[in-house]
Amino acid sequence: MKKLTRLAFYPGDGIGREVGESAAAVLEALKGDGSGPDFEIQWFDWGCDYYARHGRVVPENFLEQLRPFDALFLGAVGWPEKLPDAVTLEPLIQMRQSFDLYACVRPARTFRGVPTPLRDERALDLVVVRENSEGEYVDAGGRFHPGSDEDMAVQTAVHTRRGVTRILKFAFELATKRRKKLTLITKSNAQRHAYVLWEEAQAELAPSYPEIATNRMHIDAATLHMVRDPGQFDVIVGSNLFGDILSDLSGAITGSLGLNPSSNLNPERKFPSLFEPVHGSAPDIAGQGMANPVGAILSIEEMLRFLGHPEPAGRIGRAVERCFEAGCGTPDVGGTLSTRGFTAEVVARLDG
Ligand code: GGG
Repeated sequence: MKKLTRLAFYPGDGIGREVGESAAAVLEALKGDGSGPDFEIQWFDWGCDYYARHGRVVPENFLEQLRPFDALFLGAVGWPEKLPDAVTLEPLIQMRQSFDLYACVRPARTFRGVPTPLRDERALDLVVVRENSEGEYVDAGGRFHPGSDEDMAVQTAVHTRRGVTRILKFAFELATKRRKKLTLITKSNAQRHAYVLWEEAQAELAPSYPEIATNRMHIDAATLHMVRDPGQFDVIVGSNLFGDILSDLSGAITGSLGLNPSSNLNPERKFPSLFEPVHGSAPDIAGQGMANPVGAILSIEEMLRFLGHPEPAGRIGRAVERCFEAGCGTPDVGGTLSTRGFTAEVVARLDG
């Protein structure tokens, strides 16, 4: 008998709910035809609406509630007109830090049938590996005399040798399975402590991976090269903040941020890993049924692969490709289908 896989779904705010339903529909279809895992989803209605009822975005013990699951799915968080973004984002940061989900893996690729904004129409296939547990997202700092003329803010980033080395190792290993190129992103000319540590760790690890061509780039130059010559990139690795920025850019250059999945992994599997589309909650289109569900659906592909189900995972990726090749798409990629309409097209093609 198949083992029961327990999944926690935290759809969150805005379009997070719509794309979360799409992700669940794909899993249901795979379960229905017997190819996917035998799974059970528990939904958690946390986010801005939960706040309106309970005065908090998530319950106090939300990490304890999530801990027993095999994997977690998050749709999107944030609705700035309802709550400050720093409040709605906090549970996501806490999950990443408390569950030691230090490897954030964000693939970005072009699809035949999806237009991109770049003049050069060659196919792109790259991965941003983002350090996810420390760096610029550590809550270290404070305000002095807030609201007065003397108002002052201090925000300290924390980069440990252990944290930097383990994510670089992860990225080198990933590069060995791909096109064997690794680019480290820093800003070591201006930030002479933290990002020099990153560069030293890269130089120390490189001899252990002689097959990998590795280079480094400052974040400002990287944004330029990702637009002008993105084909040079295979695996890109960087700090929490730089990885966040470059993964949005990678979505823009491959056609739509709505296409990009992400995995927040604890590679040692001591905690449940978390899978989420890279995009945010997009309140401007929420509830209109026009969100692109591909980032969420491909996050399920990543989840199944991580949980040891490569065959149904591969079916999801191929189904999405075939949908685009057949001219299906949501409005952000020039199509006319609704979120549910596109999801139905994916489900109809899961057999191949
Ligand atoms: N799909 C996740 C989401 O809502 N992301 C919005 C966001 O601002 N994320 C910040 C981050 O990934 O650190």
